[in-house]
Amino acid sequence: MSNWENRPAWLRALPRPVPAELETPAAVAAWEAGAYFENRQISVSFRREEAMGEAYAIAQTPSGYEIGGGEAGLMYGAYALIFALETGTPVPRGVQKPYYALRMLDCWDNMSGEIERGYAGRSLWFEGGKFSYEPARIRQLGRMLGSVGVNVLCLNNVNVHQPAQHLIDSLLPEAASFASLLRPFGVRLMISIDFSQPIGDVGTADPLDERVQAWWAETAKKVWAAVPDLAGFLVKADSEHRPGPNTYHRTHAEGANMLARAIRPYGGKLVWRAFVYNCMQDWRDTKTDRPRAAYDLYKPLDGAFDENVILQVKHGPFDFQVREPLSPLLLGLERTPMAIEFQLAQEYTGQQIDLYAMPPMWREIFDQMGPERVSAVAAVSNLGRDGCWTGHPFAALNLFAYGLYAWNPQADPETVIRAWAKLTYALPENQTAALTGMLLNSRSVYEKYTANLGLCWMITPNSHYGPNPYGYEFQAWGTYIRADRNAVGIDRTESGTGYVNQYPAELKALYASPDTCPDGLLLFFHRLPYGWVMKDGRTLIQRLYDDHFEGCARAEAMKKTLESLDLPEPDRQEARERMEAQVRNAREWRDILNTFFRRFSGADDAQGRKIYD
Ligand code: GCW
Repeated sequence: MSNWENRPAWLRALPRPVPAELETPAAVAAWEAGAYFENRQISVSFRREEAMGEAYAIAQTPSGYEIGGGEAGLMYGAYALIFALETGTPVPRGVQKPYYALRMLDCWDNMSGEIERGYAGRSLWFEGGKFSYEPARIRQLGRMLGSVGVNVLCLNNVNVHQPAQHLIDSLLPEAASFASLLRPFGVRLMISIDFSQPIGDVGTADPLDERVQAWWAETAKKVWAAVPDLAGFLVKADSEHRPGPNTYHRTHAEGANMLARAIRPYGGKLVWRAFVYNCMQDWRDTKTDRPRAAYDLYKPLDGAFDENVILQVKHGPFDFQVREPLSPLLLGLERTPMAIEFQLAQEYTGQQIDLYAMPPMWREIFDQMGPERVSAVAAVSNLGRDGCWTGHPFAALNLFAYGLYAWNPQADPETVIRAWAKLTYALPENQTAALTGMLLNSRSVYEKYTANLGLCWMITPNSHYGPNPYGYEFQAWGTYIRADRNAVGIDRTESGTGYVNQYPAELKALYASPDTCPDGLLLFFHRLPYGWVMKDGRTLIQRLYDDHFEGCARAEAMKKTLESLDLPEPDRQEARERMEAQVRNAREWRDILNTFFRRFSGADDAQGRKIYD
């Protein structure tokens, strides 16, 4: 068993474990404040105002502070106050309330104990086909989530493998006990369901069949009787070989609404994933363009979903690549509540070995989209049973920051990263600044050595770690770069796949011309010759070389920065080992990609650096 007890992540200031007796967020608030302020000569009082719900307001009193709020609000206020004092930042003034009511963490935990795309060890709550966990550790997890405002945890993988189907029947008592460990921290459970589950009992899962409707209504009744505050069901349907309404020639609105009606009496939300595309594409087929898929499917269904359905859309049109444009669906639907889905698990972004801090990406996304376009947020978890919770101790930053962005999508990346650094480590000021700076730039470093200019998918198939420029070129997943000796990239303009037409006029105009398209997305939208002259005057091939060299050099520089930090053990050792691996990875990316493009283009590097033949 790992020694998680000594690994408080960003809760370093709250070293004492929360007692098992605490049953409500208000009780947690009182206890946390009591423990933290005990020896600080500051008195904290609470004023409960039910109507405030999750909101809180902190007022200064002659001897300390008064926190006003609803049940959960008191707890959020207590953590906010402690964090402000710990980080030396101003105590929030006025009423603070979360921007999104649903702030979900989707866990891809299988009941075998494996986590799909998990990089932090095995599941914290499943093992060997059963629930298996340390209650104290789950309580500590609830505390971590509550401290940053995450309020829904989806327990199981969206790919529902057996025996996870039983989470909504024979395993309900266990699910209920598990829920009770998180409830004191304002965290409610959600369950991923298998659309085809009624087949076993009624022989079909056709959403328009009354027996299927009755089956789900009956099931929902039992589920909510066991876990009355369950947040809802999450569904991956007709996606990557999962069952769905298409089998019965029904639309996704018919499928989702049928489920939504079954759970509506209990206030449940039906979260339906929009990650649907043809995963059996013939690579010879250049007409089908995977990024188009979700918009083509869901735009005609806009307005056809019941009010308790939420369409959960990945932030980009592909799949959590290093850089993608915003999914056009997020800008295109007008009458369908949506959740934006992020992936804290660094599947394509370094696998919690290479550093990739996400706040700068979220800032860009929310700025471009406008946070009001969606009504909820979800993120795929990066947690696991490793001592430090997230594989790399610094990867906890993404979980911490996700909570803060879900609460306030206008948050400033540097402020958030700095707060995490200060809460996690007691470093001298110059080292906090160095750590913050390194993390703030980590995304751009990773992007430069792996996937500059919008060229994604050059990765090792299946594992998704490490360079393999033609790895996905002849596969069925719709993931091509189409590099040849003349050009590279995909034309997604009107003369190509027409994907660009899915954007509102302004963005369409921006992306449609290679002269205005941002460099980071250039080869995502355009197919260009190696001699193409970029905005900065360099040729395309030279930019490919330069970025790979630069990204790798910056990774090497990060290693030096890391070595200058007085981190506590075992974080220091873990971070250093992972940094060694990152630098090795960066060198592989640099040399393999440069060689690959030189073999096609025949172009020499203008600076005469080493490129292998
Ligand atoms: O990125 C892909 C992953 C799959 C995942 C899928 C999804 C859970 O490689 O492992 O399945 O996305 O989001 O459903």
